[in-house]
Amino acid sequence: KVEAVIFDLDGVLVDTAVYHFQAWKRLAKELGFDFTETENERLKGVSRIDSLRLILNWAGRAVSSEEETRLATLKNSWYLELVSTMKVGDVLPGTEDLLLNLKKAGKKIALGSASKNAQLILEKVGIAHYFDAIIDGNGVRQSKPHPEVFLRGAEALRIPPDKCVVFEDAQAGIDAAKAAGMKVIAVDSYNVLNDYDARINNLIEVTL
Ligand code: B16
Ligand code: MG
Repeated sequence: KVEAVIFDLDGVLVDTAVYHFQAWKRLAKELGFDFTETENERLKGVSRIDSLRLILNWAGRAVSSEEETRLATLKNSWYLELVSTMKVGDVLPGTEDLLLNLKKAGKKIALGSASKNAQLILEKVGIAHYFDAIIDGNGVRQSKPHPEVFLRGAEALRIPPDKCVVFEDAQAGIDAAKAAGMKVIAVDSYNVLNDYDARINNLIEVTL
């Protein structure tokens, strides 16, 4: 029986992927190159610094670690400008109903996100109060597909991993949840992901 649900943030609860894409594109342009939407798919669920390294690699660029930090900080400042336009209720369809129904059913709820901006975003869109635990990019050492973020979520909730279900929109996240010994539901309207236990198009489709 499922006792806890762990949500990914970007692409599952909120549509911030478009802001990440815009900010990375702006950075790439500033550096004199471009990257495609297909390449952007590979950045989903990947940490900020690892995303930057992938982009630099695609562009065939090598930079110092100081420059890496500067570029990552610059991208984040542009990303935060876009995030600052988000308001209460700016969540993906079905989010509020699902969180409310899970609460009513007595399930524990955690966030398992690679983002260092997770807390800020949850608060901006008005859903932070649903979460019994928030594990994000600030507290995790190993990025998805490593299971750390989800294992820490289960631990914080005091629920064994095999009683947890994860909602994910990225392959790295699905692999992380499986490696944690959890069930995983892919939020995957384009049908491009693999190795999940169930697939949905969006959270509206979920019934307890
Ligand atoms: P930040 P998730 C991930 O969030 C995004 O999918 C990924 O594109 C982003 O690079 C990463 O967070 C880090 O975000 O720059 O805000 O720390 O899908 O794990 O909720
Ligand atoms: Mg995601």
